[in-house]
Amino acid sequence: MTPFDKPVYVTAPLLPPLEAVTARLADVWASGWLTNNGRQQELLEAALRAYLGVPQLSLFNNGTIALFTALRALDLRGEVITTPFTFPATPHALAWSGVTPVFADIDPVRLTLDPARVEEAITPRTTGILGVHVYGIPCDLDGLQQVADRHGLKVIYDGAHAFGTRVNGAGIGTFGDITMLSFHATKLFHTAEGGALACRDEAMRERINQLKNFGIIDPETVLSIGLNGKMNELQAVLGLAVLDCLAEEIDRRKALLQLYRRALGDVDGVTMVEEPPGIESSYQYCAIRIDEARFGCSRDDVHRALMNHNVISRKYFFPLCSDYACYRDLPSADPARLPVARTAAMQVLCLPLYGSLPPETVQCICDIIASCRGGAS
Ligand code: T4K
Repeated sequence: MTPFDKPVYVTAPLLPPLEAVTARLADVWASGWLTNNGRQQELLEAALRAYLGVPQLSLFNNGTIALFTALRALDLRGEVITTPFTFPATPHALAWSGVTPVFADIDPVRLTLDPARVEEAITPRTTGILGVHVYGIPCDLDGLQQVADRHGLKVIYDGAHAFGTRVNGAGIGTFGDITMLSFHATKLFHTAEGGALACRDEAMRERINQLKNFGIIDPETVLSIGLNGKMNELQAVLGLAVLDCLAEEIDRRKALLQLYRRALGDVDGVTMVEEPPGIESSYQYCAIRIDEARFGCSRDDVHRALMNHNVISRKYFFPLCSDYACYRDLPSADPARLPVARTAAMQVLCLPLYGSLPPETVQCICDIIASCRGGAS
């Protein structure tokens, strides 16, 4: 098999027709209003609230700043328990806010925080739980909420991957105290950079809105120590145009995932990471796990073989956050306490998934993977 002429990346941003974007931009130009709670931002917020099925939503300039703001809105201090199997933004949001991240191990199937391990990690300094819906697969929502209720803790969800995920029909942003969403260019729905916080009540949304605007409540009153987390009008215009194309993008991704499933289904030692029943997927990633003992070669071997064919798969998430130099000296980062996360980090691989990916390319990718079996490639 000859390598692809151009790199096949793990994702490609959904690009709406340029005319659709420029038509909306004309309204922005006419208004002379570029940021600070403009009309486009209001339109996008309302559209997303309906799409996501959440009562309250506040848009941000990126998901990481949104996460910082959520921690401040809930006044989390001391220690917050989180997963090591995530993107650096998750523990960094805690550490940057002066909160100590405490890593707890994950569930071997969902790859999200294991409530039993969370409960073991609670100390008198614990104020909250920060779960991550990895690949859009929801955390054990009931399990984590029960632990939180037993110990009087807040629950924040990093739903960077979970745009559009529904649990028995309920929007993912309706669980916990606050849920963060990312609208980065690499996400199914995007505003180039962007994000949001979903919450349940109006008072919390007002607090969030105040915090994302420097704590200002009127031109002469600053009520709290805020930051600048506002989404601008150009981002919102792009988001509105992307939203119009989303249904088609999802249909294409569904079809590609079906192809992957069919082509890899019979390959012993390779499994797709999938949502449990009752969950509407976010169609964000095509994650597989490679069991070296059964497959006969490692995840890293497959990653390399794909790379040799110009297919740039990604090891989301290797290394574990608990192995970063800035966290590895924490007691909770001890590898012996995180065996499930460690195995997952050695086995997972995210394969290319985006609407404009040709089905033939998916078939080639699967053939390359199958050819690695037993170390043949
Ligand atoms: N929490 C979690 C669990 C997250 O996964 C993330 C972000 C966050 C929090 C923080 O949310 P934000 O603050 O970002 O809103 C990418 C994304 O930059 C990052 O947003 C995302 N998670 C993470 C999982 O993936 P990298 O370092 O892998 O990005 P990069 O530049 O290598 O891009 C991946 C591939 O996408 C490239 O190989 C090619 C393609 N690509 C990328 C961009 C930016 C394009 O085709 N076009 C583009 O414009 O982090």
